[in-house]
Parts: sequence; structure tokens; C-alpha cells
Amino acid sequence: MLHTNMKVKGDCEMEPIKRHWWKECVFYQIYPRSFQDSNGDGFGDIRGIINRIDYLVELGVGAIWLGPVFKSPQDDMGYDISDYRDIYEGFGTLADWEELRDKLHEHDIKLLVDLVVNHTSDEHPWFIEARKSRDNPKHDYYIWRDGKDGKEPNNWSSFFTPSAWEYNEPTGEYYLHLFSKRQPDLNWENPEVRDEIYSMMNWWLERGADGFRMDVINLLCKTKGLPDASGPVDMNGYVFPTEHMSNVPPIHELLEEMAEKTYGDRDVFTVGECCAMPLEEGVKYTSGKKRQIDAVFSFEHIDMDAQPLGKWYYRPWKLPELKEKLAKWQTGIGDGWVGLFWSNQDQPRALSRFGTTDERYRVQCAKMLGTILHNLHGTPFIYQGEEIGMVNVPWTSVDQLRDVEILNFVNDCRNTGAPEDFMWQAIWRKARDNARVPMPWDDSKNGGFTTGEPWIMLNPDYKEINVASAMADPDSVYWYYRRLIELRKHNLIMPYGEFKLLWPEDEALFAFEKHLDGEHWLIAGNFSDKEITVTLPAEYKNCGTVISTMKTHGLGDGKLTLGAWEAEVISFEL
Ligand code: TEU
Repeated sequence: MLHTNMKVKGDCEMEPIKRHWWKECVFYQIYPRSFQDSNGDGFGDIRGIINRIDYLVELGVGAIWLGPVFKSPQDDMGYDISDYRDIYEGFGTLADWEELRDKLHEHDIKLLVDLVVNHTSDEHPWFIEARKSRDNPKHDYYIWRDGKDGKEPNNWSSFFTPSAWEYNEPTGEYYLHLFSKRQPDLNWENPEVRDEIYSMMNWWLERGADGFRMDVINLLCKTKGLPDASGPVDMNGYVFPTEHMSNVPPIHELLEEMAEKTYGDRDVFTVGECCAMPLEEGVKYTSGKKRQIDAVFSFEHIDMDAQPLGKWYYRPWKLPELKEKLAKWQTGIGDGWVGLFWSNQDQPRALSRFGTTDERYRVQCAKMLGTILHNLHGTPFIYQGEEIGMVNVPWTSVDQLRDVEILNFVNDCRNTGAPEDFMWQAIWRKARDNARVPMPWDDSKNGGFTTGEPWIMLNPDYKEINVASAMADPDSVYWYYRRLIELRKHNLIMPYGEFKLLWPEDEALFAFEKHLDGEHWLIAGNFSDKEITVTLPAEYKNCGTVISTMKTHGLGDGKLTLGAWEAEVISFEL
């Protein structure tokens, strides 16, 4: 751990900041099946990523979060693992992973492994054994209950299916699965399970992994006795058990144990995907006395556009809400840390959700969102394709979809007679496949992603929105992202500066200050298609533009003018 004597100026002086490599670099998320195919089978692979390393180096990112590449029947695209210590044939071999690791390390780029340990695949040898009989030595690796009145043991729904329970004929019991029925939940109360997972984690650390992105890590513990959930009943008659599966004790002690037995003393990075996590819990995960996890992904800004019944039920929102949700974590995380993201493999494209897809403004809007992301307090994660301004896909038929979640949703809609319009709005807005279509590298057939038949269609706009055309245009999102990433390397105020939200009620302007050690920045983004002129606070002296999405910067005469969906960062003295 590096210490610096930098202090943050403010009403009270803060402790010296703890510097870490993972606070200062920008991460890039690769969704392996859609990044680059190298062998013409239509499916992205590790060799394809190796072939694209120059792209990552030139972009300037310091670390990669690689989606799961382990042995898997691919029911949930690799989040269903049947062997944690081997690679799925479609992605390549362990030797390929090692080569990728070495080549990234040669360029000083770190590599995070996706740790998926809330559940395994139903084809994992543990589960194959566990389901055979009640007295099988592996039985207690999973969570089993007898049925109640000829039905499931409780009213829990799962993320992907009506019920979170599946009947198992040989034992006459049900097993719990918070995700698909092919993803049985592990029983973390069983010390043998914990030892198995810790030993697997050490195996990857010894192999040179630089840390873990931890899938649904705050869901490992469930409420004792697995009581019925209370809350809105969904279209299938079940209830989502948020309070019984997220942040349930003894999750903090469990993560302390995990750290102690694995990464606790290593200079690696762990970031937990934590859905349904209040701020107080995020603080505990990342800044308790003992190390648990280093950073969390909060989903508050993501869940903002969902009604209590879930993501398919759209809830309109306004900018003050988004600012409030982000600002709360910015100031409240204290000595802890957050991963910053607009999108990932589960979410709609950032432009389609938070910005605009109007072609007149798409490029500046993507730059504006990038400006906000890179200047917030925390570590930015760019999701592949964000750096060229990709947008959601205009799906025309359900046959084009591949994801287990959306296919189950379509089934549920059809079985319950839900209106077609409701179903299609949900698909266009929220289907995870929106972010999973192949990376378009150029305008050739299949965007240069594969010479074969891609496993899922490309976004039909790939002839215009692709890497080659972005690289050829100095005003593209790509070149602006490079500047942002570079800027972050030289300005500690970006990761470490103290955040202060300005004009919280403004419905078009997202503006905040950052302060570090006598340095002061104002970051301002226009979330509308109308020009905005901001009168700068009177105490600002010697203002200068740090970076702007506009060709001619908007600073002048005590004012900052932002065109539609534009952003600018200025420095000032007090
Ligand atoms: O996601 C879990 C999660 O909480 C959500 O993001 C969820 O997938 C989404 O809300 C459903 O719309 C993680 C992975 O990121 C996801 O890809 C996996 O499917 C899931 O866990 C199961 O491993």
C-alpha cells in the first residue's frame, strides 16, 4: 500500500489518502464471447483477445475485467461453471489464458478473474454427486428443502425463473437457485464448500490473477430458515426475496474469512457486484477494520428506472434523481471505494439508458457520459463498445435473442398473456443481449468479429458504428476516451479528489466540483438537447479548460456554455 502526504482541503483536513494502483487506473470490461473470434466458429475466444491486445494498450487502460471463461455448459453464458480450474473449449485453453496474462502484464495491464461462487452449474461434479441421494457426501454443498403442501418450500422467485426452487427426483427435495435452474446455489454455511472455494481462489492468485470481480458476492448468505418473502407478487405468483438474500449476516464475517484465507495480504484488487446494497453495507464491505472486499459496484443508479416489481416494469426518472443516487455514494463511501460504471454485460447500453441515441447528439453524449464517469470519485469501468458509443439493438424478432433471462421472460409473458407491447418495450429497453452483441471492429461482413456465423447478430448499425471508423475520425468517442484515460494518469484529483455536487435540483445540468490539495475542478455535463449557460460561482478565479467535448470550449467571462449533451471540465483557483 502506497501512502502519500496529499491532503484533501475542506472544512476539516482528512487523513492522508491511501494510494493503490486500482484506484488510479481505468478498467476495461471484456465480454469474451463477443469481443473477437479467432477461429471462425462465430464465438469470441481468448486467442481473439490476445490478437487485440494492441487495441487495449493504445486505449490506455490499466486493467481488464475478463468475463467468465471457465468450463461451463453456457446456460447463463459462462456464469454457470462446471470446472473452476479449466477453460471452456469455446474460449480456448488454460495455456491461452496464461499467454493472455503474460502479454497483458508485459504492457503493465492487470487481469481480473470473474469469481462466480454464489452458485455452480448443475453439471459441476459437486452437484452431480449432491443430487444423487440425501446422504451423498456432497449433498450438503447445496441448499435443499422438502416441499410444502405439494409445492415449493417457500414463495421466493428467482432472477430468471418463476420459482427459485427446482424439484430433484432422486432425493424427493427441492434445491435453491437464485438464478436459472441450472445454477444451483452453494451452501456457504458448509465449511467444506468454503475451503474448496478458497483453495480455488488461491490457485488463480498463484497463477498470476491480479484479483477478482466477484459475481453477486453480497448474496452468499441467506436468512436462516428461508422464510417467505414479503413484497409485490410477480406475474407468476412469486415474490423476489431481496431481504432474505442480500447483505444477510454473517456476510461481512464470511468475506473477512475469504480475504484472510486468500487475497488478504496480497496487492490484488477485489470488486464485488452487490445488487440491493444500501450505502451502510457498501461502507462495511470496503472499509471495515479487517479487509473484506476493496470496492463495490452499487446498483442504485441502475435500479432507478425499475418499478418495485422489477426491471421489466419501466419507471421514468429525472436527472436530479440520478445525481442524488450517485452523489450519495460519492460522499458516503468514506474510506471505502466504488467501481464506477454506466453499463456492463447485464445492462442496456449507457447511451440508450442515460443519454440519447439521436444520431445528431450520439457522439457528444457518449463523450459527456464518459467525462462524468472518469471524474467521479472511484474507479471507472468501461464496458466494451462504450468507447465507440454503441447503442441498444433494434430487435425485430424473439428468435434473435439468446439470453436465458430474456427467453424465460418472453415465455412468462406468453404463458400469462402479458400484452405484446409490454414485452417488446422491455426487450428493447432491458434485454441483456443489447450489450452482448459482437464488438464491431470495422464495416466488413460481421464487423470483423468473425469469419463464421456469429452466435448472436451484430447491431445492424455496425457499418457506421465500429472501431475502424472511430479510429479514423479524430472527433470520435474513441479518441476522446483515450484523452480521458490519459488525463486520469496525470491528475490524482480524478480518483482522489473530494466530491461536491452543485445545483442538485437542475434537471439538465450534472455539475460537481472536485478538490484535492489546493487543486479545484468543476465537471459539468449537459443532459439535454438545449444549450445551457452556467454562471460560475463568483469565488472561482483563473479558470481554465481541462478537457471539453466541444470543438471550441465553452468557458468565457465568468460563464460556461454547454451545447446539447456536451461536457467540459474546468480548473479554477479559490
Ligand atoms: O448478475 C447478477 C445481478 O444481480 C444482475 O445484474 C442480474 O443479472 C440482472 O439484474 C438481471 O437482469 C451476475 C452476472 O453479472 C450475470 O451476468 C449473471 O447472469 C448472474 O450474476 C448470475 O451469475
